[in-house]
Amino acid sequence: MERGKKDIAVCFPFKKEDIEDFKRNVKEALSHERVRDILLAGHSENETYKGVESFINTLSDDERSRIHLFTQKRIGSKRPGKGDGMNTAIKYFVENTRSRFLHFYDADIKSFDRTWIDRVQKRLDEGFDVARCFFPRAYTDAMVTWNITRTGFAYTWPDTILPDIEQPLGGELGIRREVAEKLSMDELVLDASDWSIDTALTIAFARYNVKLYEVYIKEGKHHKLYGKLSDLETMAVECFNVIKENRRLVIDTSHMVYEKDKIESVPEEYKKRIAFDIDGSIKEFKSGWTDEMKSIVKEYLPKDVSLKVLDAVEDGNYDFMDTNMWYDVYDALMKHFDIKKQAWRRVLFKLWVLRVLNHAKLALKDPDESLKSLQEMVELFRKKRLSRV
Ligand SMILES: Nc1nc2c(ncn2[C@@H]2O[C@H](COP(=O)(O)OP(=O)(O)O)[C@@H](O)[C@H]2O)c(=O)[nH]1
Ligand SMILES: [Mg+2]
Repeated sequence: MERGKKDIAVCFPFKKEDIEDFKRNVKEALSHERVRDILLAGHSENETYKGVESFINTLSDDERSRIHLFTQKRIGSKRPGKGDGMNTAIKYFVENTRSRFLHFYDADIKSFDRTWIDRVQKRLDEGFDVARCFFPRAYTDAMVTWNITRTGFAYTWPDTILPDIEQPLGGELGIRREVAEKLSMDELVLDASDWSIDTALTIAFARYNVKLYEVYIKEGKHHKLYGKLSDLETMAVECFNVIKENRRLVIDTSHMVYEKDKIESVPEEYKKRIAFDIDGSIKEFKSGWTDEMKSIVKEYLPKDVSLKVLDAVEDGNYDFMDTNMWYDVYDALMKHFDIKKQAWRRVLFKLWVLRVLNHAKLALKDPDESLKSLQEMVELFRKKRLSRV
């Protein structure tokens, strides 16, 4: 790029966020010498939207002219969520800006600074089409990523690089304009209006055979954390469903360039941090079972699994839900899960809670071993699917 040229657009999709964190992030992006446009894609004209609007009014004319604040359009057919926000921003970028690159960062990050833009852009400048961030995560965190997405990729596309992607749900990434143009016309992506957007983007990158780089942000993503596993119910369900829906898609990544940063070592504090309330989650698992949910378990899970799950409803014992058992559960979910049925959504979530609890027990006892077990789980899924018929 030419010296002094502004060629990057940075987008923050946002819903309801701490306004001070959000303002600091916008200021960081504004201060970057290559950032031309800032796209703020809001869920609705809520309190956060109004707060950021008054903040923009305090900025200089030049800064103000570079900020584009808008609410998301209804683009997809799923729940109107983050995906509509990102897709609105991608279309806006293609139609209304001239920047060469589009970066996304979550609005709620407390550890974001302008060097993240440098670290992502470095790879785009080297010729990668997409650079996506990944972060150290607590060993009891990332439970949707491991047990839903990476396993789901290994189950569905075992002979591709998809299961190897460290954090396929990451919302911090940079793409070239050409990739944004493709995404803005990609039905699979446009339809992903809810939490499925990050998975849909990952699948799209694999289908386009982009040159992909995963950038390790070693200081971590500090953002608002969830308290109870139930905060993740919608996310787990939506992330699972998009894989199931697209399971017939043929993907060939044999010519794809995929590189990632090597992780030297995970800081100790991440290994032992507990990401959720364990006792609360057991109670939650045991409560709220309807007859319809129990019959789903009886009818669709293999007999040995269903008996144990129904016992667990009474005694809260999750010791059996190891990685092998999870494969059998996942296989049944892939065949029978129906997102339109509330009882199915609840069952999927509850089964996932058993898996997460089982993992968390190991993580507390032996963190290194627990991480290894997650990696082995992905390989187990891959192997089982590669060796079928
Ligand atoms: N435009 C838009 N942004 C959203 C929506 N839901 C979440 N976000 C934003 O997406 C980013 C990630 O959401 P967050 O709740 O932090 O998810 P987590 O980091 O995965 O736990 C944040 O910047 C949110 O404000 C939505 O429905 N619309
Ligand atoms: Mg967050």
